[in-house]
Amino acid sequence: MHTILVTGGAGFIGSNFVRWALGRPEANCKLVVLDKLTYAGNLENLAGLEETYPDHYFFVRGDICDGDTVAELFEKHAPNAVLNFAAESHVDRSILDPMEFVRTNVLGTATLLAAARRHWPEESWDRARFLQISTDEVYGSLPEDRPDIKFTEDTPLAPHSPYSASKASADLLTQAYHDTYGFPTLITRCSNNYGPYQFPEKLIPLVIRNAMNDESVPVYGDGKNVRDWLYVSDHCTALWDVLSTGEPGSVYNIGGDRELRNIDLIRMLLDILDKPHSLIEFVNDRPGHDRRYAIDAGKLKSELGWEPSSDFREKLAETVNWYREHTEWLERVISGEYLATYDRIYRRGWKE
Ligand code: NAD
Ligand code: TDX
Repeated sequence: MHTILVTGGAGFIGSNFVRWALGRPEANCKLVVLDKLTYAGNLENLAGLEETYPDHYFFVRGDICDGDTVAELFEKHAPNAVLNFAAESHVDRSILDPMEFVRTNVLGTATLLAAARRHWPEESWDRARFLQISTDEVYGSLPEDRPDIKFTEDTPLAPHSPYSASKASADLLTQAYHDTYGFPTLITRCSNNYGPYQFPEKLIPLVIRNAMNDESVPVYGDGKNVRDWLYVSDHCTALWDVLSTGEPGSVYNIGGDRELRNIDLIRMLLDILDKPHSLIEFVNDRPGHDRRYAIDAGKLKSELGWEPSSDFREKLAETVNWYREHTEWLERVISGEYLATYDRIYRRGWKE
């Protein structure tokens, strides 16, 4: 049985991964979740797992920047893989308060890498894996008039936000561990995810929540920025494939070939919800707003045989239904702190 240290497992993608992996007995793995439970992490996302999988699932509240906590986990559970989901993940917050992004995303990744290297004897490195979960945002922005160009693994890193710059730093550090020590690292860079359990500060759940409450739906700038959407369970299958069969030292892009302008996606969501387009309100643009992301996932497909299996319209409608059926979850995860941030971005237009 593999033991995997899953950091940030109480967040959106992490909790989807934990549920997905535990639901596959053939995966035969024990998952040790380490999560600080910031505003974005929610134990409710993992509810019931301790009872259903008492021998395969363990939760520890803690900070990936805390070397003692991380060392204790390595000693107690002896994981042979690390999946680092833990991060400050919201671009808008990184514009308001960059320091926490540097701390968790850079220092936290550095702490995990150092602990893994210290605890894994070199002779075990052919069986051990450190998977850094990164993002397409590290590549910067693509021109909107060149649909033929997409991000490949060879696209130079050119991050623009404090968030993406901190993720790019973590990627470089991870790669340096491979290049310097021969340490068994892997890096994945995925496009925008959607699905259940996403914190409602991100575009899709924010639009759904506001529209359900007949509140205005804020669109940054002209709404023509393009994002490339992937259903979260397709991200999970890709991570599993990379963890199981990826070549150490490699980077793999993950994406679903579903580019959409924000305004078109928002209109689709309003139609599914049967709400009027008059709810749309154009607001101040995000500073440094990347124009277009698009992922070329050809390497993952040709080398590891991965394919996304979700139909976009079907999964978008399912996602809307999930939030409709989980309005209590939506209201519970929103804290006073979230409302204050909302105010800073939308009512005070990025002012302190
Ligand atoms: P999220 O914000 O929903 O979850 C992050 C989790 O990390 C939370 O549970 C939080 O409590 C935890 N965390 C934060 N700081 C921590 C710390 N110092 N120590 C321990 N735990 C800490 O994020 P998400 O959307 O699930 O993203 C997960 C990962 O995937 C991130 O690394 C992100 O950069 C990457 N990613 C996200 C997307 C996307 O569309 N959401 C796309 C590509 C890559
Ligand atoms: O209210 C909004 N109005 C709006 O127009 C919000 C919250 C967003 N937007 C725009 C900004 C982006 O162009 O929608 C697009 C998507 O925004 P986010 O949901 O904030 O995602 P993005 O900035 O693209 O980053 C996401 O994808 C890559 C995740 O948050 C990152 O963690 C991931 O790395």
